[in-house]
Amino acid sequence: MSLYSFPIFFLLLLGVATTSCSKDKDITEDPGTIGNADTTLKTKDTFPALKFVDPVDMKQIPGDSTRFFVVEQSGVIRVFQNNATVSSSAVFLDIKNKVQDGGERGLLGLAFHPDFKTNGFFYLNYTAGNPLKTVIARYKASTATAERADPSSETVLFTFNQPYDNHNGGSMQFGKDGFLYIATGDGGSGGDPQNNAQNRKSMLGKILRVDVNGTGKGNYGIPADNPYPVGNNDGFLPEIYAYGLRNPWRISFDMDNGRLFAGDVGQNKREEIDIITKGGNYGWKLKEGVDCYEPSSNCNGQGLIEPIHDYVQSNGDRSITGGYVYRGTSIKSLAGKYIYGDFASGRIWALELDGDKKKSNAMLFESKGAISSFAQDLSGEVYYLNYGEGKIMKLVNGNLN
Ligand SMILES: [Ca+2]
Ligand SMILES: [Ca+2]
Repeated sequence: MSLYSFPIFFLLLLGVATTSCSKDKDITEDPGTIGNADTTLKTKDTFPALKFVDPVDMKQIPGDSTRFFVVEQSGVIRVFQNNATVSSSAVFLDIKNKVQDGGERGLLGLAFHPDFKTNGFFYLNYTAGNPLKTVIARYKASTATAERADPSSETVLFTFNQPYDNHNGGSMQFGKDGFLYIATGDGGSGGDPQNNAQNRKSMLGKILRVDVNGTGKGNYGIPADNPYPVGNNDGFLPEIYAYGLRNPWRISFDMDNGRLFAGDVGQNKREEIDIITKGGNYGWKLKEGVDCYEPSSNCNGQGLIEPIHDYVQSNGDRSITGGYVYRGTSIKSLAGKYIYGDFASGRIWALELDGDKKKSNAMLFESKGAISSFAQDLSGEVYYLNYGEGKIMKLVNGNLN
């Protein structure tokens, strides 16, 4: 499959059309050990009878493993029973009339409230038009087992304008602290022309953290220990948790230790994985991965947090899709490793850490299609979404499945 047969969604994300390569150096970095020692490791079509249209996220309700919810980019959430023989999915929510989709726009992220089973709240991240903006909104299901949620239950937490179509981030996850973490892109175009990622008065190019149970900002609150308190003298936005990101399309928490991972899509040279810490500056657009970006040499890296791992755009790798730390039980060789992939190449890797340092990075698979997202069930098993084929795939132990 050539790059140009991919949907336009990620062609824009790649950013190749809008910038020129500012410097070149000989890059010989090993993109990962080719070939995985675990010959029992396989991928499996988890729900053979189901097919989705442009799936971009999949979640479960906290404490309820009986169902899955798949986000379709156009503005639909579909629900189905967690059973390999399930024959159909149902529309849980349809907000296509609110969503402006196409390219990197659309309904991009879903997060269930930790107490969904009692309050029915879930949160969406989508783009809307006139003017183009990101909307962070709460919806409410009438019961914990409702088959359908009411589109008119929307309560908007906040919005922020999008200066360009691309780089809208989209991922949302609740932390163990009960706060909602929201990944935003730098606003778009190429090379962050407005320098949004380094601007702490902008919501763009950030990881935001808000208290969905609070009311200090209307329909949400600011956690007391966010880096920039409400009313700070610098005028920095109190929603900001970390900054200096380009397009952290997918973020996740390690369900075991609560560490926050982000896969940050690069400009035209490097794709990176970051471990996000409070108040951290992840470098964009001073740096793209470990390289200087602007200025193209002798950039001041003081105070910037380096990626835990980055890889060059070569061999067809062009757009990282952040994944999850494997905490399942069926694949011993993946225990505690961060599973991630590349949308353009369809490669999947396992990154092993030793404390805060990279220990190893092994390629698990090649040519697994357009990987738009990973997902994790409540027991820690890891899935990926094949965007083009609309399939939910699972990493499995071939001896057990
Ligand atoms: Ca944008
Ligand atoms: Ca960075």
